[in-house]
Amino acid sequence: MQILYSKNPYVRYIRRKPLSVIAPISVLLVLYFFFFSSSSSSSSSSSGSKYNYSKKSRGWFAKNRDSVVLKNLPKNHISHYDLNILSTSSDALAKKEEILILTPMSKFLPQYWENLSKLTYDHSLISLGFIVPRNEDGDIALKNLEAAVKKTQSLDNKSKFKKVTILRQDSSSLDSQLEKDRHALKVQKERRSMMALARNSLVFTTISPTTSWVLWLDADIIETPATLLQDLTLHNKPVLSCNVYQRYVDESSGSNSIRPYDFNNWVESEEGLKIAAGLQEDEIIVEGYAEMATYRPLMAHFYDANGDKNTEMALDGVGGGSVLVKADVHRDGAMFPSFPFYHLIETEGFAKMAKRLGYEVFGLPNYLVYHYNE
Ligand SMILES: Nc1nc2c(ncn2[C@@H]2O[C@H](COP(=O)(O)OP(=O)(O)O)[C@@H](O)[C@H]2O)c(=O)[nH]1
Ligand SMILES: [Mg+2]
Repeated sequence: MQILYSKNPYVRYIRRKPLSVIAPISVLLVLYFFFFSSSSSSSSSSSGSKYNYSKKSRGWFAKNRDSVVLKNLPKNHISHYDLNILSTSSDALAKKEEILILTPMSKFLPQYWENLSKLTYDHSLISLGFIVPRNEDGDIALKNLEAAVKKTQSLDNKSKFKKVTILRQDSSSLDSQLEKDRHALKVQKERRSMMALARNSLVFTTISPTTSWVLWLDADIIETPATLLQDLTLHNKPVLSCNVYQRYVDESSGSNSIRPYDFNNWVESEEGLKIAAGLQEDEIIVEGYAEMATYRPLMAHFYDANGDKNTEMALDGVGGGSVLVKADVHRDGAMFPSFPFYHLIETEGFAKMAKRLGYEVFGLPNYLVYHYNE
C-alpha cells in the first residue's frame, strides 16, 4: 500500500508541499464561518423573545439553495410578520391593535348587527368571523347574515369592517333551539360539546398573524356599550368576561326591568370541587342547574348598579356571551374542549385551559351587556 501511494504523483506532491492543500482549504473554512456566524448573530438578537425568526438558510451554500426556491415565484409572495411586536395593550385603539370578533350564529338578529355596526372602535381594525350550523335555522341565519354583510361592506370606509369570514359548520348541531330545549340539563353535554367544536373551528380558521385580540360575541347579545372594545381592552387582561343580563317587563309592576342571564361566569367553590372529585372521568358539571348545586359564587349576582363599571373580579369559569381574549392565549393552545376537561367543557373548559396555561381570567360584574329575550 505504501508503495502504491507514493507512486501516485499527486500524493507525492502533497507530501512534499502539504501547505499547497492546507492553505486554500483553510481560506475556504474561514470564509464559510465568517458568513455562517454573521447570519446567526443577526437572528440571535431576538433569542430572548417569545417567537424567533432566524432564517433557515445558513451561510453561503444554504443561501444559494434558498434562491433556487424563490425563483419563478411572483414578487412579494412572502409576507413577514413579527409576533414579538404585535401588541396587546390597554391603549389598543391608539396602537392600532386588530380585533377579531367571533360569533357562532344559529339565528340572525338585526339588533345584533345594529349593535355591532355601532361599535366606535376603528372598523378597519376589526375583522368578523361567523360559523353557521348546517341546518334549517342555519340556512335562514346565513341568508340574513350575508345580506347584512353585503350592505355594510358596500358602505363608506368608516362603516366597513376589515374582513368578514363566514364558515358553515361541518360538525353536527342540534335542531331544536327553543330556550327550554337547549337549556335542559340532559342535552347540555351534547349541545355544549357541539358548540365547542364550532368555536374551535371558527377561531383556528380565522385568527391571523395580525390579530391582537379576539372578542367572543354571541349572536343573541343585542346590546353593548358602543365603546365595548375600548372599554374591555383598557383592562389589558388575557381573558375578560362581561356580565350578561336580559331586559324584561316585570309582570307585576308592568315596568321595564333587568335580570341576570348567563351563569357560566363563576368562581370555583369547595362544593364544586367536591362534586368534581366524585365524578366519573367523562362526567361534567354544568353551572346554573339546581340538580347540581355547586354553590359557586356567580358573577351574575355580583352586579351593583351603583358600582364602578371597571370593577374586576377573578373568575374560574366563563360563558361565551361577550368575552375578550388576547389572541396569544388562543395561539398558546387554549381552546374550547368538546370533551370533559377537569369535568368542564366549552367556554368553562376554555377558562380552565387558559388558567392551566398560566393566564388569569377575569370578569366585570358591573359591566352589563344584554341578551335577547325570546
Ligand atoms: N354554529 C352554531 N352556532 C350555534 C348553534 N347553536 C347555537 N349557536 C349560537 O351559539 C351562541 C350561543 O348559543 P345559545 O343557544 O344562545 O346559548 P345560550 O344563550 O347559552 O342559550 C349563539 O350565538 C347562537 O346563535 C349551533 O348549533 N351551531
Ligand atoms: Mg344565547
